[in-house]
Amino acid sequence: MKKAKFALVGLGVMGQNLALNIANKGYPVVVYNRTASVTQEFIARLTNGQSVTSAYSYADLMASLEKPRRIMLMVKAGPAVDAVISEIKPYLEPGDILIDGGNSFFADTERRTAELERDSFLFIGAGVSGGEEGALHGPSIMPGGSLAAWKALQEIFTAAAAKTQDGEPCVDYVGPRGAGHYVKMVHNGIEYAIMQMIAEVYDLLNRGLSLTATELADLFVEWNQGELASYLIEITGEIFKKLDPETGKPLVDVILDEAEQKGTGKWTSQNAFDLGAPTHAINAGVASRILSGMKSQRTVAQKLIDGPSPTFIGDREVLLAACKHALFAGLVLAFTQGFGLMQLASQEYEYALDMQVIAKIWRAGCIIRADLLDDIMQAYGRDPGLLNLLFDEDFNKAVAKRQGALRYVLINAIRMGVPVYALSSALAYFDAYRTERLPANLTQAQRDYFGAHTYRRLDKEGSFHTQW
Ligand code: NBP
Repeated sequence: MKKAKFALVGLGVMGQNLALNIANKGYPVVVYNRTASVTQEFIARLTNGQSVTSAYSYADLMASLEKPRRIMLMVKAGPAVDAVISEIKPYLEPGDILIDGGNSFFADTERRTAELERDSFLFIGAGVSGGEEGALHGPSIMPGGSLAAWKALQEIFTAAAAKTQDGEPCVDYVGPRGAGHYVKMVHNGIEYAIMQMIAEVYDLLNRGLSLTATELADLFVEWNQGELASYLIEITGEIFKKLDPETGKPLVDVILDEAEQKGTGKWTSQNAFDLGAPTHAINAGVASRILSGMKSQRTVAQKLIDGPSPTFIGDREVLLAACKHALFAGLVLAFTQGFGLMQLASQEYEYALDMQVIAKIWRAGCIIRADLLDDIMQAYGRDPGLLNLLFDEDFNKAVAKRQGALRYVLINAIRMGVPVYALSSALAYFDAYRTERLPANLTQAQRDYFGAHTYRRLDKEGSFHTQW
């Protein structure tokens, strides 16, 4: 029997759709899932001509694969990945390639790389973004790890990946060891920030201007035609259009306001603290989800704690226009912080990340895809060592032009008591970053006062302590 070119282990939504995607591109795939009934049901749903076969043991899976074997795991991130690797390992031969396509923590990928490479197996930690639709029709893929393994996977991954309008595949080698999963983690961190910013603008327009879901849908559809064009703006417009079949109300209005999370945003913030990277908007996205989860406390607090009315008093059209510009500035600042973090990580972990390549492979397929990424790609093309996106002349001008709108939106939101943590922290980052003298001199004085931590001076070298 003809051998399969690729194996997929783990038939959750992502695994099933990736298997179909790769098979549809002409590469025979063999699939395996821990629970056999899931495999049987998947195979039963296939149409004629889809070259997907099934295996019900790792021995069968290995025997049905062309060598060197290419085996992609799409199982739940965490201990499941280690469990599957240890079950497959006895069947591997030197040169075989294991790919972890789940949302694994990059430090786990570092450890697994070392463990597998000790036995001459090749390992790829690949970030995959695009949800189930993306997995089927073309995700953005961020592979990191063995360069030799990437060469052996490049053709298949290139065929399966999303393509930009100019036909470029949204996959490229990102860097060694855990680099692929690191980049995916930051992708998700930026996603948290952007989603929170969109939610804040929705809150302001919904509670402040009493815009209905239908009006919001029209607004987001319009915004998606211009500079804000992006997947998250597009789906937000679609979401506002959707009616609940049970009540006939806009579905968004009947959804419980507690945002859940799987941890990738939190990892981004935790790692940013470790590396000393200012990721204000990402942190705000994580913290805002946490606070949203305190629904029962918020319900009590609303009755006990007073604040201003969220009704907007002013020119509605001015606020609407300002929201669009504020959101764009917020998006730029979220990307600025994410790329800044990756620059630090690139040095710290010796990933040699190429920011232009990362912007390139995020342009289609992934959740944070946006027209803006074309400009980011070009900015890093003009200057690969760009210290901060805001040092690029075009981005400097783009935010400078819109900072007035961002300030106007925030002043009004604060006056109305509408929480705008992500947008305001993006602006706080911007204002702090462009300020040569921050009040950290006072912080240093306080540290020295209570803890004799010493301080440095502007006018001479050395460390100083004062008897305050
Ligand atoms: P899940 O994350 O829900 O994982 C389900 C799969 O993991 C099933 O095939 C399950 O097998 C298998 N599995 C588990 Br759970 N424990 C196992 C174990 N100990 N040994 C073997 N298999 C085990 O599926 P998913 O949503 O398709 O996501 C897969 C990966 O892709 C995850 O890491 C996820 O974070 C990532 N990801 C998901 C999305 C998305 O939109 N869903 C997007 C991007 C990345 P069973 O059938 O026997 O229980």
